[in-house]
Amino acid sequence: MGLAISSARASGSFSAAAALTAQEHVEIYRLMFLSRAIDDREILLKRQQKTFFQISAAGHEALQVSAALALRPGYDWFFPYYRDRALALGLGVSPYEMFLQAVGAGEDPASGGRQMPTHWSSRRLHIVSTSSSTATQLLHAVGCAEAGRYFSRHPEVAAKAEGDYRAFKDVEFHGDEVALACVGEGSTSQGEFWEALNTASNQKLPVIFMVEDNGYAISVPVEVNTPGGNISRLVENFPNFHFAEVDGNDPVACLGAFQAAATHCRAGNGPALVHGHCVRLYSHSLSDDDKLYRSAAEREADALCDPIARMRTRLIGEGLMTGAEVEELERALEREAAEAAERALAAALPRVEAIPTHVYSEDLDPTRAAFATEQMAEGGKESGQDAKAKSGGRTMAELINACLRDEMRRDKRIVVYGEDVADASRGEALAEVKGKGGVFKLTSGLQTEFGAERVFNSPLAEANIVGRAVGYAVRGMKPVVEIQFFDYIWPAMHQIRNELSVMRWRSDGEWAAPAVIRVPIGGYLTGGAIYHSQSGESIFTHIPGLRVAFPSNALDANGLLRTAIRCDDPVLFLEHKRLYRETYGRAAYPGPDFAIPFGKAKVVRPGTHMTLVTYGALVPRALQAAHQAEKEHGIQVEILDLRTLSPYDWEAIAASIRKTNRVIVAHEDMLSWGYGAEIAARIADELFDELDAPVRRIGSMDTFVAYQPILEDAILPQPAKILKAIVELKAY
Ligand SMILES: Cc1ncc(C[n+]2csc(CCOP(=O)(O)OP(=O)(O)O)c2C)c(N)n1
Ligand SMILES: [Mg+2]
Repeated sequence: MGLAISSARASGSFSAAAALTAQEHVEIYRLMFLSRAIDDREILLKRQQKTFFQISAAGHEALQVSAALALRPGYDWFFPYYRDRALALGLGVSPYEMFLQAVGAGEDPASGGRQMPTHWSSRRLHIVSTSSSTATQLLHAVGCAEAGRYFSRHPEVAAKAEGDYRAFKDVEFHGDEVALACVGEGSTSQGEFWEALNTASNQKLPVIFMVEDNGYAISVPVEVNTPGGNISRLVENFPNFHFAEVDGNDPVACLGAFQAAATHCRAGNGPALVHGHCVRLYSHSLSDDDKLYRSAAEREADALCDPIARMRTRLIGEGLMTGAEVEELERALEREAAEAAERALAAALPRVEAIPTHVYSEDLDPTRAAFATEQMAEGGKESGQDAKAKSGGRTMAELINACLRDEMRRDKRIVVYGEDVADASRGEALAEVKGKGGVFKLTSGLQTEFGAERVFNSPLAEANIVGRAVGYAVRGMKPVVEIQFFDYIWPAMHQIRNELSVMRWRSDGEWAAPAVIRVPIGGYLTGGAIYHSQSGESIFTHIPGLRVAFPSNALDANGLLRTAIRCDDPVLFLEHKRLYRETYGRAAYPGPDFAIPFGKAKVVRPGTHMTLVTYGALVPRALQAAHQAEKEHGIQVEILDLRTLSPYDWEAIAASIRKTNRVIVAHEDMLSWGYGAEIAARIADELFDELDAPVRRIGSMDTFVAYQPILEDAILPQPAKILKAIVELKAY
């Protein structure tokens, strides 16, 4: 009966809502009912303890099915949330695939048994892996739409290139595709909802926001989340939007709304928001009991709006199906769900040995030798024109800027954005002004050379910066974004921890978000105080899937940034503000292909009496202390600069300790729970027999950094403190 419809779907075109065929009406019903049948079967399995979580689309089917039918799987892009079963079904995820995820099978194509049920992912259909976090996906949709527009304007950029992440990116674009971003009404309270609307509106992006308003966020009713109780009233002044507010229980009305929204977006007129009022017929999830907070009358009123019952009445009332045919179809769909469930229950379970796969790229290892072009620079590459190099070398700031410039010339998929990174958003001013190019001038001149399409200011919203980067990166672009100060990375933390770093693992390798986030970090600024001096790198090295680099000098910064950009993993690139323009660590420009592999420490000072493991701004301070230790006490300290903190060079640490038998781990960040704690613990664990003395650690006081320089000096580790530790450890 409904099967002939699949040919209509393949062409990506369902008839206009006002002119639906009888068969199309039946197909809508088929998808809605099948979604419910899968939910009901899953609930049974959960009650039998054959699955471990259940959340249903019951009551949302009309809205979701019509969104699917108005759009084109494998052509448009989809950023659903955890309640979007009927959407996924309408796009082409099979019931069997759904049950594979519910049972946590190894063959679960969305995640290989890693994610809860209904956390969708399909590269074939362009469904980008979903997390459980509410509203994060909206910014991904925005970045994805930006990337699609960029590729369609510069199609040559989509070509694959050997030697970097591009070798592994199959870029697809058409020029009129849209991104669907789904969200519950409660989740519109998240800042990321507003941050997504901001950029979609400002950039006129082809994103359809679907607000599935079931009136509740778990137990919290809509009026508590949304002032006035209606999100449509709050958003209606955003420019460039097409808005629709629909009865989400009426699939034909919903289909019309989505078709109109898609037309607006495909024509390049801007984004759309379709606000559907639907019902939540079951509790929030099987872990919730709505009888605890909803009156019986309210629940009964919702039940009367059941979109499936309404559609059934319509089909029969309009003579599109007889009651007996509906019965027959429903029983067949229930059987289909039951059979799919049985097959999935028999599927192989995931392999425990495979747990670490896809934490990082399996294709492109940034520790590999191909990134070791370091020798090219050793004295070598100074060209005749490089007069500055001859007079003492380039600063870290200059060589980071040079790397960005070189890489942007080489790879047109790179976009640079963040707060104040452009030379001037009002580009016409550049005829008379020099331009800003970042509060530390690290991106200076990039907009002037590469244009405002590739180098631009973001809104003042850190989650916006990183969330969009995820969307850009999953689409195959290389966003190299800036967070203005490490102290203000925290609004982006949710995106970093729950999205950027875990995209590859949670989708079992299907999606990845290899963005680079450059972040000025650290203190020793004389007056930087609490909000311009923070460290905190161990918070990020504690995140699997994320690479963390922390160079101490100009050359390392240049080579590590190049590796960060070319590799296929997300990288947090920490740049110490105090080192940007120091005399220490300047270097000649090493050329446009100079790279340093991750996970390779550098012996910056050889020694035999003890090892000092450090990085960042403590490298020059440790060198000063080591110099004094030699001069005044005859102690030879070997200093290892880790250069990258995740991965880190354990072999170099171990080799040095085997030689010296004594070790200090020193960093600028607070001592307690700091980066050194992990290194010290591993040394104690694995090198106990090599040690002639306990492992020493040096860090800042366990406080914030104060403004008054006397206090700042006392709080942050100074060379004198390092010297004292060296002398004590030698005497132990
Ligand atoms: C950032 C975040 N905070 C809290 C939660 C826990 N949580 C999961 S669903 C939910 C309610 C969402 O309600 P709504 O957006 O209305 O969607 P619905 O579930 O009603 O479809 C909450 C609080 C979460 N997943 N993510
Ligand atoms: Mg809700």
